[in-house]
Amino acid sequence: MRLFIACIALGAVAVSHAQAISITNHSFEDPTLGSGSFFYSPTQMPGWSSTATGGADRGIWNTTATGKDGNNIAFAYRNNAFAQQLSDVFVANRTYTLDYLQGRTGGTTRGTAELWAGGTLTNGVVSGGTLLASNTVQMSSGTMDPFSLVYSTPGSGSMIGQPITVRFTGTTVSGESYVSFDNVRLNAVPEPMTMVAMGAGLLALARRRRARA
Ligand SMILES: [Ca+2]
Repeated sequence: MRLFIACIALGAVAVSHAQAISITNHSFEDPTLGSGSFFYSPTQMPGWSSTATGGADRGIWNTTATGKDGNNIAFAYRNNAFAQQLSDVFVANRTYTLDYLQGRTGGTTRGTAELWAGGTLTNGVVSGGTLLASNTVQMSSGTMDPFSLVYSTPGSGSMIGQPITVRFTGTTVSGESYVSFDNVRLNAVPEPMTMVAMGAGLLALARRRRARA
């Protein structure tokens, strides 16, 4: 019975330790746009650093795309990119899951999601950082579909303590069209071995309390 209760407690610890990491303007609802309107002025996309600063090569669009989150999506043409360096840093023994929606604005295209550690982010490009994981998907439907990029940090390494950057780029293939992204979310969950260690710690604490009583 006690083991059963301990298992329930361990499960509760695991669930409560799933950490949502804050991403500014994660669904591209800033700025507010009228139906069908675009934002691609020389001004940077709110909250995001991007490559193109004067043209229609990346931006935010109040589209009618099926499956979008809220009103707006972000778009990128060819190898234009947008990225955000977060205030959170990579922690050891965590599984990071980047969830996002991806679609297309017409024709064939593909887009890439990336997770970077450290470096300096300027105009959508990370310099001096380490690319930890990436996911390239070719789109065959006009809907905004869910995708995930997963990366687990080891117990030690150069990425631990480095700022997290999430980055999205358009296709690099000539002749392909715009790609769309939306509803970007990042979560961190302790690795199972970390959770077991935490559970062992809780059991030891419970035993110590019982011994004192
Ligand atoms: Ca949105």
